[in-house]
Amino acid sequence: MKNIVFNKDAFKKSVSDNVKNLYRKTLTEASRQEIFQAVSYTVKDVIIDQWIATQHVLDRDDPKILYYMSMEFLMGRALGNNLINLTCYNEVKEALAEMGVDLNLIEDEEPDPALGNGGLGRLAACFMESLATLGYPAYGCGIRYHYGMFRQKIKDGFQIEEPDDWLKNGYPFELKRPEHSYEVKFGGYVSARTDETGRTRFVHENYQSVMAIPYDMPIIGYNNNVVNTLMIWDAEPKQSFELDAFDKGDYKKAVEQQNLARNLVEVLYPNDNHIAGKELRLKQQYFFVSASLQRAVDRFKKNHADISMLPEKVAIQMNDTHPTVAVAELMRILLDDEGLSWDEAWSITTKTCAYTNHTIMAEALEKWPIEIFSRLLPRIYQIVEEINRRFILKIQEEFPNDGDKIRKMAIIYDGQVKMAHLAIAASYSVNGVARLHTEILKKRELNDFYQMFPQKFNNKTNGITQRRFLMHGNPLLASWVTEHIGADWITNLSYMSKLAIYADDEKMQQEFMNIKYQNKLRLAKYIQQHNGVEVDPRSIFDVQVKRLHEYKRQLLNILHVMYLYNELKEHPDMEFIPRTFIFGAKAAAGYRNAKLTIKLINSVADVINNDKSIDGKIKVVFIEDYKVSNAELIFAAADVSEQISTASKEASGTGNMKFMLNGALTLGTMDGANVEIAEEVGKDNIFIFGMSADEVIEHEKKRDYDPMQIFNQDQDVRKVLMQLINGMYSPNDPELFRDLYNSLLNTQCTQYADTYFILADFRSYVEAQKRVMEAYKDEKNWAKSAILNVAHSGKFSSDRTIQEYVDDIWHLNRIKVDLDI
Ligand code: 26Q
Repeated sequence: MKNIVFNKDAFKKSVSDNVKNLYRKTLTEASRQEIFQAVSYTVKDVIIDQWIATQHVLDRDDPKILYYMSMEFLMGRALGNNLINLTCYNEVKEALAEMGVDLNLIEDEEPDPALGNGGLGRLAACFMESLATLGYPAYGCGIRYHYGMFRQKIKDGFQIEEPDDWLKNGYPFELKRPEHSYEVKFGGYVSARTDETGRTRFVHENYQSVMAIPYDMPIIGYNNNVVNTLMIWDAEPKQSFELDAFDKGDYKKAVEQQNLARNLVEVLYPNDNHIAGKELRLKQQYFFVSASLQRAVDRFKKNHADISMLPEKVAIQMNDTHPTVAVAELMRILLDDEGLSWDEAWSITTKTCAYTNHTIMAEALEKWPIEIFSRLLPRIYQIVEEINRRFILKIQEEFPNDGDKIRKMAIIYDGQVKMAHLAIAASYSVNGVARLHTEILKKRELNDFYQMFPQKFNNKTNGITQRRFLMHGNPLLASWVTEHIGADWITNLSYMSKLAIYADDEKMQQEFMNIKYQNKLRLAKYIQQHNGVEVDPRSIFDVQVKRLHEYKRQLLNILHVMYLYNELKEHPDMEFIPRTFIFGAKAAAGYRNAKLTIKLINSVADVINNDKSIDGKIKVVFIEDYKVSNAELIFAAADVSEQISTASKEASGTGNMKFMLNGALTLGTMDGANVEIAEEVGKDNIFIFGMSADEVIEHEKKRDYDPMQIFNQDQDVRKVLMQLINGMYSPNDPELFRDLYNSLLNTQCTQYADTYFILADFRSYVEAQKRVMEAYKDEKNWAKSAILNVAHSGKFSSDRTIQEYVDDIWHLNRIKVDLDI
């Protein structure tokens, strides 16, 4: 069966056989979904051989293994990318075509596994792919949510959330591994007992527990036979109560355990950069962390008698604070199960754990009330208390005369457990996700910790995988690049710089623009089919796709559209290049201003798209249900990439990199990784505007920003804001957008008005948008800039990011997998 996909006839036979065996149908009778399943099983068959071979290498060589702990893995569809990484995408496409089947339509049958919210979850997915491609041994550890990120419907312009039933038809790329199940305990109490040797033992009693059952998903390296594993945990009750509970008369407990298991992994919390301090969330965190660590330690002990060697064989990376209970859980295993002393256990833990920070937004810093934490995880809480007690002594030693430091740095303070403080105290590495972000952490947010542990802090600028976001998402551009500079960029994106010499070549410029046009046609078709809106593929596609959050300032974008519309109405003959403003964004279900902004975008779209008098010069489109699969189409078709967060607020951004790779020009603030994008591409090939991070932070400190002054002085701003409350975009309910108006001007609504400096940056944004239009008039020069964006995207591959993590933090060695091992 080996490499069956490379053998066309065997591949075709396997697909037909699968259709027959799975559904008792012939190929012509099978639905697309059934063919998707059949094709996927054929592909899985090839993967399995490489997966087994990779496991054999791990067993034989006993290398150090990374455990990447993350509450979120926003994987996106697997079939197409698996075929690409197995280097048989085109062969399979051809074989299926001969069977009368269109691979693209089959790919569309796969639900997006959306076990993540946005940037952080997608980063984890890119990292898994890069780790496998570079040949580093790694497990992703997460949760098998039964419902992922909600599906977004737009009804009357409002967002409606629908459950994401991604497992409905069965997911062909997962493998249940019940033989590696573990028990995870919650609640109860801890008693201290003295054992026969005189040692104090802590016994956890009267707890509730669930079984954690791992499902493995294969992560395929590009053309290297390496298949790593994403291990996501499902929950099942420990005993089924039909069998045991009635006999034992323990009915209530059995029902409780059943419910616990059912609720635990039911749904992903749909918040992004905002904390929902819900008990169930903490349960989810401990559940997958405990199971993953038990698995990691068991695996280690299979080959090693000396537990103190753990840091040489295991690295644990915590993706934000969400899995930070890992620190205390590892201590618990070492203390209670392995019988180590505190100092031994602490020494191992602090050589094993590392932490990545993804935000400086205050509302996203995780804190848990002691009451919840200690009730749910009594033994873990004891351990955190002891970590805190010793940490405070250290703080006093370090800053003897500064009582304030304890208040600011303690792990437990004010009735709360502060997860970031725990993560920093117990990790040997603390990293930010873009240079500017890391500098802000060191200088401001985490400055106290930086003073105490300067050696722990380091930067790892984010990256993205070019296999998904260029090869798969933009096959035309990918082939064009390969034709001209060869295929090395696929596994080493810095080779893209070879394109730069073609930037001035008019024929190349034309070819590039033609590919862009084809991709715009493809997106226009998608928009027509899914939104019923017709857009002109010759217009500038100006795109902002990302989670909806006030700091990302979708409101600034749509206010500018309203302004531009006013201008066109007033000066019908002004010079104007037709523009399509494309938005895509999900709002957290309870985030009112975010949801209202979606409604505003749709209302503005309604008015402008239907105004015949402007001749279709502006179109506004809100793409429903923005997700990884349609993101790939969107990046490929974009001319302008809107990256307009308030400076200092976006830790890095990764969408910005995906646009750049696809030859869109960035219109952005000097925030997150935009700073590094500007540095790579040069100031002539990017549109920068707005306040700097330092300026924003300065105003926040001084609290001297007054948006009302701008409102009073700038007639254009005034006009647009008045249109928010005069019913222009909501004739039936003129008050509808009042809250958005208030958020910009009214100090009573939030701590201070216009928290995200939208009015402060408005003028500068308008000017930058004018520069965009001027630049687009010169199509050749635009093409040149776009090509240079592609050419200079090399730094932003997640391969580069992962190599830096390996060199500075994880210290892994590459494995080599030959088949037939
Ligand atoms: C926490 C507690 C309870 C419920 C939800 C959460 C939660 C969930 C997701 C908190 C934060 C997140 C996600 C954060 C996130 O995506 N951050 C982004 O990370 C990217 C990758 O590093 C960066 O590029 C973005 O700048 C950053 O916003």
